[in-house]
Amino acid sequence: MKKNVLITGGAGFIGSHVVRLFVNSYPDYHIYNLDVLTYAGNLENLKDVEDKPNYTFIKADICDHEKMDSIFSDYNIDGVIHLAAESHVDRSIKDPFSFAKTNVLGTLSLLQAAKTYWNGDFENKLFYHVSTDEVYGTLGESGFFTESTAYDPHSPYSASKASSDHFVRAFLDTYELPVVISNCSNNYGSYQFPEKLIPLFINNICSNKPLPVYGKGENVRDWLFVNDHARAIDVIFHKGKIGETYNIGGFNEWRNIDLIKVIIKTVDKLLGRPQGASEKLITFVTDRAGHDYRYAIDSSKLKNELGWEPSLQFEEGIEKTVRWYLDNKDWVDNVTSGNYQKY
Ligand code: NAD
Ligand code: TDX
Repeated sequence: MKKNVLITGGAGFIGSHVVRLFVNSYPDYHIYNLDVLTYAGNLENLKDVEDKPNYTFIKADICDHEKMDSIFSDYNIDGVIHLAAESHVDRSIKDPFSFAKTNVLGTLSLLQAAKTYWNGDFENKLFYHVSTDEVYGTLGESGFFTESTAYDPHSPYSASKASSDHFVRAFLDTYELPVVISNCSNNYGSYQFPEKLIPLFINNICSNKPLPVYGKGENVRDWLFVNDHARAIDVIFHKGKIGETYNIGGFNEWRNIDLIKVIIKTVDKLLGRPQGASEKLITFVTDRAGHDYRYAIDSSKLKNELGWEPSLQFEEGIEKTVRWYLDNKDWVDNVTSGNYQKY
């Protein structure tokens, strides 16, 4: 079946994997990648699909609601996969307004455009909102976030994502807009901006720079390979039930300090350095304000109802990821020098 699918934030980390998967897997769909290209958006991430006939890039800001209205009608959009967002917790602590603007008002402007253009004819239409496990707040030593865990965000980032999720559900309840939401745990893999823990630390180890570990490094995150997140988005877009929420995670919890030691071991091995040589770079620094202690996702609903499971073991995923950053030094150099913004 032919479809015009609008993917927002497609030049970012996760978005670029989703765009690539959809362009390659669905030649009958036309994929419109809408991205304003903030510091986190990089069209180099999509070099391999930019000439495909079923792919179009649109440079636009999701907060520009008149533009969003015209995009829906100009391209006859049937489906939306909404990933565009400000995504880094540390930046949200310094500049909460830009998170409220993009994540809340930007989502609202897209919802409004979808509602106006679809105008009550919702057959084969879907607004898929991609969210995070951080909306659920923090866990103690045990337990998991399920789809019915109450929202309890602590950072400006997670508060803005929680607010956007509420707007998405409000559009279902008030206007019957066909929506679906997924909340995913921490992703890792290729093309992640090196401000986030894993690519930052790989890069710093390579350059023998300090590795800033927040607090005592005891916080726990649940890590999922980004390609598995993209596969889950594909499954939910095609098989998810309207109005439902799906948690996505890898049942793969790591204390930051243990994860960092795995990264060090892997980088040292691949660079031919003595085992553990780079552990001396570990530097404990002041903790992140409002730092959530532990995230852990129960993704059994997605497995039981839609048949999705992660495809990779963590050790394999992390080795692939480290290799990618080592083999793509030009990409890393372009991103860290700012040259990618000229692409
Ligand atoms: P990212 O920061 O790498 O990419 C975000 C993209 O959105 C960039 O290309 C940026 O240019 C674009 N963008 C930002 N503001 C925009 C605007 N106003 N208009 C149009 N485009 C804009 O983010 P990511 O890590 O790929 O995350 C993508 C989505 O997935 C986000 O909604 C995030 O909340 C969610 N998420 C991320 C993770 C993770 O571990 N990274 C986990 C769960 C959920
Ligand atoms: O330099 C660092 N030192 C450090 O100890 C950085 C950048 C992070 N950390 C810690 C903070 C977290 O406990 O590592 C953990 C992971 O940090 P980030 O990579 O910044 O991710 P996190 O804050 O957990 O949020 C990520 O996962 C959920 C994404 O950035 C979000 O967009 C997503 O919603």
